[in-house]
Amino acid sequence: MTATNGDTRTVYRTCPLCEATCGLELRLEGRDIALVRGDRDDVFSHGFLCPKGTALKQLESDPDRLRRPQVRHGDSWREVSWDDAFAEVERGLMPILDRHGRDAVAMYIGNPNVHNLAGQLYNRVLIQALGSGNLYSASTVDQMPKQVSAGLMFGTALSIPIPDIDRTDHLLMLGANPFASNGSLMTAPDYPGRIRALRARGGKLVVVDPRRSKTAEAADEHLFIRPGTDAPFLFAIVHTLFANGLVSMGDVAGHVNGVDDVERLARRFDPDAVAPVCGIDAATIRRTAREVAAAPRAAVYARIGTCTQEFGTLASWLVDVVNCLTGNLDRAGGAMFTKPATGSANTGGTSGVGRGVRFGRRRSRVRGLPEMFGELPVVCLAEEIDTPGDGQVRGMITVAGNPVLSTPDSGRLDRALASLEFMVSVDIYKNETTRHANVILPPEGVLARSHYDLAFYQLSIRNIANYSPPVVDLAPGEMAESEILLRLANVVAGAGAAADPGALDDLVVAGLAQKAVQRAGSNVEGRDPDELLAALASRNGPERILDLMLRTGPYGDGFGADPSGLSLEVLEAAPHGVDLGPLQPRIPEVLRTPSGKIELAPEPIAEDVARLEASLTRGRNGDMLLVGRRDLRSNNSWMHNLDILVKGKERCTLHVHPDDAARLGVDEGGAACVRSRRGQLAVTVEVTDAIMPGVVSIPHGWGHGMDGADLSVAAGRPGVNSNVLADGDLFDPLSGNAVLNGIPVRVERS
Ligand SMILES: Nc1nc2c(c(=O)[nH]1)N[C@H]1C(S)=C(S)[C@@H](COP(=O)(O)OP(=O)(O)OC[C@H]3O[C@@H](n4cnc5c(=O)[nH]c(N)nc54)[C@H](O)[C@@H]3O)O[C@H]1N2
Ligand SMILES: Nc1nc2c(c(=O)[nH]1)N[C@H]1C(S)=C(S)[C@@H](COP(=O)(O)OP(=O)(O)OC[C@H]3O[C@@H](n4cnc5c(=O)[nH]c(N)nc54)[C@H](O)[C@@H]3O)O[C@H]1N2
Ligand code: SF4
Ligand SMILES: [Mo]
Repeated sequence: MTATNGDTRTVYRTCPLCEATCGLELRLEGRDIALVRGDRDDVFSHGFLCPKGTALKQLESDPDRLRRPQVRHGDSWREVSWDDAFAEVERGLMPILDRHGRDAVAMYIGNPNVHNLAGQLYNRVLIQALGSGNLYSASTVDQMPKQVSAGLMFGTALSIPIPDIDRTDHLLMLGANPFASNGSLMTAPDYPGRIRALRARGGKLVVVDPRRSKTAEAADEHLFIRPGTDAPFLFAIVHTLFANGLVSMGDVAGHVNGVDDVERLARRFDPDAVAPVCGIDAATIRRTAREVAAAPRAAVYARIGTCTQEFGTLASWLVDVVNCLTGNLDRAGGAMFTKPATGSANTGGTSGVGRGVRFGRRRSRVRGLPEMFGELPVVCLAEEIDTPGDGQVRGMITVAGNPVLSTPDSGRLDRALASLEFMVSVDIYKNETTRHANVILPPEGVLARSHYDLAFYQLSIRNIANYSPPVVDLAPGEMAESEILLRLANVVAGAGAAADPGALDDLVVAGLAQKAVQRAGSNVEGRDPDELLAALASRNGPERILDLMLRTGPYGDGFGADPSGLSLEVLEAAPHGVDLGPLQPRIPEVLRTPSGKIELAPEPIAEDVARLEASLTRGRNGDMLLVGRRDLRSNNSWMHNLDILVKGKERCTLHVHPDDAARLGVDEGGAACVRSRRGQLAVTVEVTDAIMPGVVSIPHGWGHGMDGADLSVAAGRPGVNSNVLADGDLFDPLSGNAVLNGIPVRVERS
């Protein structure tokens, strides 16, 4: 579609800013967004919208957003042509790769890649071309523990049970605040509406959180929990289920291994032993267990507060153990598996059995932490750069990431990035991280790209497919992110800065077509891949691959095999999306474990329980425990440059309970000094009884105003970087995930 200047038209797009995947109705004037509204006809969001969605207008027109490649020499930046930019990347990276080998260039992939078709489809091409063992992403400051537990239990890392929130009678939610975050690993627009509906039909919401969050305020019951103790709390629930004869697994009973092992492991976690540790009394723990067991349909759901902690994998695992033992796994109103239109690791290949997941196949150079599904824990990144020796990282590629604000021990990482020989960033801002780059390659604006939530429709509460085409052409001098990534892949593969990205794209799609016809049980099994490629010939780039995935996916037309099936053409004709219905039971077909069973007590997890047991008797010193929080108008670190989102009352504050404030001598509106083993900062105090005594909270993603960044609005309200306090030595050993919640700190008046 081409926009001519001056014309006004209405277009529909999925919001790319968070996991909720809301439908937007945009009024465009020429290339500009005049108005953003919720799309009332969207099959999933029905008009729901949050303030960030509206801010797409300001994001598109932000004068600080980069629109041309930038090259840095010393402290000065210059705008260059795309050809010159890629030539500079080649001059910078190739000598490092030639002299020191592939591992000498690291890559970090940030969160927006998961919201972006180009990132989803072409990062892997770049990763493969680079061939470095030093691959990092935001996954190890986020959901890696859930991927490990789901992978071990069900056989693939994204086989994550999703609470069937629209049909459940009882939702037990831990460490999540969807009223602010709009949900995660549980794609659904409009949590407030869905929670209202749950309560209106007589259901109950229980929120377990060291803060009385907005979600907790809307709940029937809120339990304060000591940070980092969700695993013992959930174990005590499991203990109660066994002790009171409440285990009843329903239809999945014949598909479960390891129930006896779980019973044995839970013995030490009597509610009486756990209560003083987690701060929830034993009677409440037992009642909570009985309520989950007694509800006609219940689901346990946990998110980032339970992942970014010392026992992240154990907590993530126990969530699904409780779902399974109470008969709520894989049944309507319980926790179910999505079946995505583009297919996934648990829709292809032999049904009901697989090779399971593998990780820990190699270790990081300096600290020896295990590889997780191809990447290393990001807590290792700084040391891999600043520790000399064979295999030291000397060059870096970042794609849509801001690890200087988002990962632990960020003071050290900031210094490490400054010491690199060469760094290239694919990013839309010159921010705290990309200011260290030698070259920044900024992708096109969101209107000029297509959108399809490949990742989140795998984790959605209904089966949904919704495609947004580009609604304006690339502006002169703009380059699509897909092309940037392909060109970078050509450079690091040694093909040269001038090599044709289109030729590489052809290779990529040919490889995927080949795989599709070889996949057992696929709807194109045994066909000639050239026949598929010919049928796709009118498209290229992300759309061509997406069409292939849709047509060979579980609802696909199989290139003629089922003419009523899905294809990109079908989605193009449905601008408000296609609803493929509520989740359906999928066990045993969804399983990809070697045994073909749900592994309720996988060995690596069972072995980690001793560490948790030991923590029950650990003494406590006088430290406060630091947790994070999210605000509806933030998006991790990168939307603070939009005045419409940051104006108003200061949000980057330290929440302190009134009793603690009195004891520590800190006052509302005054400054406090917060010190951890790793760093310290001064932050404005907000006294509130919405936080548990003994716990303090600072949101992450702030700490702007650094020299060399170009964020004029953010610099005016910088806030502090809570991750200078996070300790890179604290991580969940099973997943390598960083501990970002429950960090011991000292607080005093500053
Ligand atoms: N203490 C603490 N730390 C945390 C968390 C926490 O709860 N507490 N949460 C963690 C979590 S869950 C996450 S996901 C991480 C996020 O960590 P990161 O992904 O490292 O950080 P973001 O703030 O999401 O930065 C995104 C970057 O992408 C750029 N960008 C935005 N859109 C695009 C685009 O379309 N293309 C490109 N190429 N670039 C784009 C932005 O300018 C920004 O530089 O933070 C983690 N850090
Ligand atoms: N507005 C907004 N939306 C976002 C983001 C954003 O930055 N802003 N980020 C997006 C991203 S990348 C993600 S991953 C998701 C995350 O989505 P959510 O998981 O919903 O994240 P939060 O809103 O941070 O909620 C986490 C809650 O865990 C609590 N908590 C902390 N420690 C513990 C603990 O030890 N135990 C328990 N039980 N609770 C604890 C915190 O107090 C907090 O209320 O949000 C996404 N959506
Ligand atoms: S909730 Fe998420 S997807 Fe919906 S409008 Fe807000 S940022 Fe966009
Ligand atoms: Mo995240």
